[in-house]
Amino acid sequence: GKEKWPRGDENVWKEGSRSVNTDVSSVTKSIVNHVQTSLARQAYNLDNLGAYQAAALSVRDDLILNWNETQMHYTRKAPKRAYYLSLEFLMGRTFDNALLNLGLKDQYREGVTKLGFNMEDLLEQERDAALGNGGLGRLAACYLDSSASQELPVWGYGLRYQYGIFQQLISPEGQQLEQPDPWLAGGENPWELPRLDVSYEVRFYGTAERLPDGRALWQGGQEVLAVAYDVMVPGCYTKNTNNLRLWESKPKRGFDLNSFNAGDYEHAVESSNSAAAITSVLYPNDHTNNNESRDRSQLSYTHLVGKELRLKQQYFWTAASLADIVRRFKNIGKPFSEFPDYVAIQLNDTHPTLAIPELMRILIDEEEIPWGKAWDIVTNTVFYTNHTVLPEALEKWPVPLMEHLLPRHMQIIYDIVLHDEGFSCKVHRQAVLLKSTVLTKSSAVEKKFPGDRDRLARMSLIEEGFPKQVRMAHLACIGSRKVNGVAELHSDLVKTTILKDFVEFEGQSKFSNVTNGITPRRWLDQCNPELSALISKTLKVDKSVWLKDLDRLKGLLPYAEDVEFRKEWAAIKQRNKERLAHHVETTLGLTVNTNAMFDVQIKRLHEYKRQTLNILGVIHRYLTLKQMSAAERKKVNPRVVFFAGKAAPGYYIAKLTIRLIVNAARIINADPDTRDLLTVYFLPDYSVSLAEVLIPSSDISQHISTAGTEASGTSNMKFCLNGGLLVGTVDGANIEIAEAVGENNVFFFGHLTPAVEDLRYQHMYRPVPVEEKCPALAKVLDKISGGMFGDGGVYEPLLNTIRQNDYYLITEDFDSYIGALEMVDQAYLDKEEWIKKSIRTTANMGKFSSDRAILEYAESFWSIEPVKVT
Ligand code: GPV
Repeated sequence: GKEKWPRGDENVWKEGSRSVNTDVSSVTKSIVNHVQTSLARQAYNLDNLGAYQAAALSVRDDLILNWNETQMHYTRKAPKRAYYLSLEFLMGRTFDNALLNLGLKDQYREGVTKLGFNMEDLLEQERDAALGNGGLGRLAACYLDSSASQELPVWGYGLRYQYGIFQQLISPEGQQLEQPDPWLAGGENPWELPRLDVSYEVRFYGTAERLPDGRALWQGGQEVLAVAYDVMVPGCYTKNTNNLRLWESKPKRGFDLNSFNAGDYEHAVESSNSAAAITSVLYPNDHTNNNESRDRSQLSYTHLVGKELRLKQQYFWTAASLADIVRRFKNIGKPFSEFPDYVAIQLNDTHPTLAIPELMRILIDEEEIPWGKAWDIVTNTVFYTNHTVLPEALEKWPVPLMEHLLPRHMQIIYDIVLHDEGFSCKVHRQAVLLKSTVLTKSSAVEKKFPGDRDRLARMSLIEEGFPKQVRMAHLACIGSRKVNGVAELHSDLVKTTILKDFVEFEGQSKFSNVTNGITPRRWLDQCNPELSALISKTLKVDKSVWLKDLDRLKGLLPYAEDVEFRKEWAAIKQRNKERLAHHVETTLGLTVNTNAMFDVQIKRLHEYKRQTLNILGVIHRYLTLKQMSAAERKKVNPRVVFFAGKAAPGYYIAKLTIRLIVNAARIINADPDTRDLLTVYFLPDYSVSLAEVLIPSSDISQHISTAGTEASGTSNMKFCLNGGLLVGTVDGANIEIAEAVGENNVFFFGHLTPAVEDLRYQHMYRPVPVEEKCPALAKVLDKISGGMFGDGGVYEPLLNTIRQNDYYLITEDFDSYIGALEMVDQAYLDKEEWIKKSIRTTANMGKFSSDRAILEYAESFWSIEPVKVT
């Protein structure tokens, strides 16, 4: 039936309500209105920044209308919802993306022009929202875009850091320097809605007293407030606009009045300082369990040393998100037994694993649900995505720290050990109660694997040692409905390495794969508008169709044979190179040779990603060129090599790699013999926005991790979608990309995953000198040591990682790497054939849309369905 109008005169409301600006004149009206009122300025004193702000506020109004309707619609329909819990959302800029998704870019461009501004200049005014480190955070952002575009009722939950990933400066010596990223300092952020009315109290420390009925009373300690900020996430060509809720920490009271009155000012503000500190800064460690020895050498990040603040961030965020989710569920008025029919919670890595004991705490202590039922609810609600099998990246929390900060959760973790089918037994219970060695015997595990004490120790939630530590991946695994890896190979490795025992115990069906994806909106339409337009023209399909059904790119395949099409394709690549060259010229003052092949490696600096292999290969190329005669050099294919990426502030070897790249670039670029044939650039302060300029310009990109170490990679997908060919190892999603685009369109090299373990063993116990194993590499190392790129001694620690254990197998893969790059040179000689490869690559990338990935999560894990806003 028709609902009753809630208040006042319905017609007056209807007349007053506005709709989304869709034509140029309403766009300009709205912008001018914001200039005059929101900004209190006029045409006379409006600069690019002001014009951007006014235009952004106008788009914000449109987004709010759609967002409001969407949220109202979801509330009314009360479908099952999914929640994506991620400590990182690497969103980048919003303005351009919002305009494209709303289908309003042309109107805004025209409007802005009429007001005397240039659209490209306005787009450049926006700061990136860089609330993430790398692939894991950017994946979360792509999944939000796809959820909204596929009209799925999905919310993101994260933290509203005051400071995002640090800004990277490179000193004249080539050292990375870190500067804070105060991304909110410019005043209001138009892309968020502060929801000061939505807040929860979160407790830390205190005491947890068990009650006879199985509940516990957690009291005392510190209480802080979590306040919601909502970020609007517009879908592509749909009204559906989803929500990303970011929590900000605040002191519960401004300051402690008692201390203040007693004249103890410092103590009075202390609690307010420590409450605000929780969401002050994103941890810059990628792929590490906040390793303290690595952090010690850092200066500007010393306040992040120690683990407590990171654990506080994790609990603060999880607790606020769960309180919000439970409150929303309660509003539906269903019994808790139906919680898993209305709620799915996806854990993006182990960072939000505390959601498992926290939901148990809420159900048991607050909702008075018995243990068994509560555990059923939790294990049917929570899903866990693993993003790495590297041992140093697996999270572990010291038991004493957990007991101190989260006493009730530590009790629950011990209780999980006791109650969970797979773990419970008498001997074991004794162990827990005595807090001595946990898991000496366990009924179910013991029954299945009698006498296998090693297995019990391996599977334990608590790792023995001083101190004992909670293994978060084990907790996430046993507390979840499904566990998934992020590419086929990686998901297999999860099952055969870090969670092997759990597969043998619980069976295969809990473990599966969802290969990562990327949003074609940002990573094709937005970053490469010319290519997007050519695709629409060629397919004779509006982009609103193929951008949401990326398999349609297959329709480009026949055009690989079309000379005219190939010409247009190549001309766009050329203009994208010139756009990058212009960017480098204006930001760094350097001239780039746009007649060269563009070769790009952009990602976080890490030994396993082997930027070292790349720069050593570059130096090898340089030495080879130097030995050639002028006549020989004439035949060489010119190449420009780009690097970009940040190193964790305390990761010494990664920082040394940057230093080597920068100093090698300085020498190589200055050499008149080779200058036209080889130049190298390290572009500082890699970001989402910089990636948007680099990716469309590449001829080849490098994804050269030691086999078995890169879980998926996602930039590999971005390059290939933009017609850049892939040079890579047989690792992560590279394998599936090759399957999709054809092995003859990628350049593979290096040892395969099964060989890696044996080779490492050999390196440990039967080391062979580099001179014997790989003379070409030995020569390169000697040149560096000999001071070709400045004081050779500086690089010894880096070179020694290769000369000694060579854990990442540079010496093993170097020759085949050089071979692959020679194949690239060969292939590039045949320009027409190269362009065909480029076209075929793009045409076959449909699988890697994050729409496909998010629909897999929605259908096979979450059981949610699209809820279209009409
Ligand atoms: I663990 N990943 C990341 O960016 N940071 C991390 O701390 C961890 C994983 C990445 C993987 O390295 C990539 O291979 C993967 O594509 C990405 O997560 C998204 O799954």
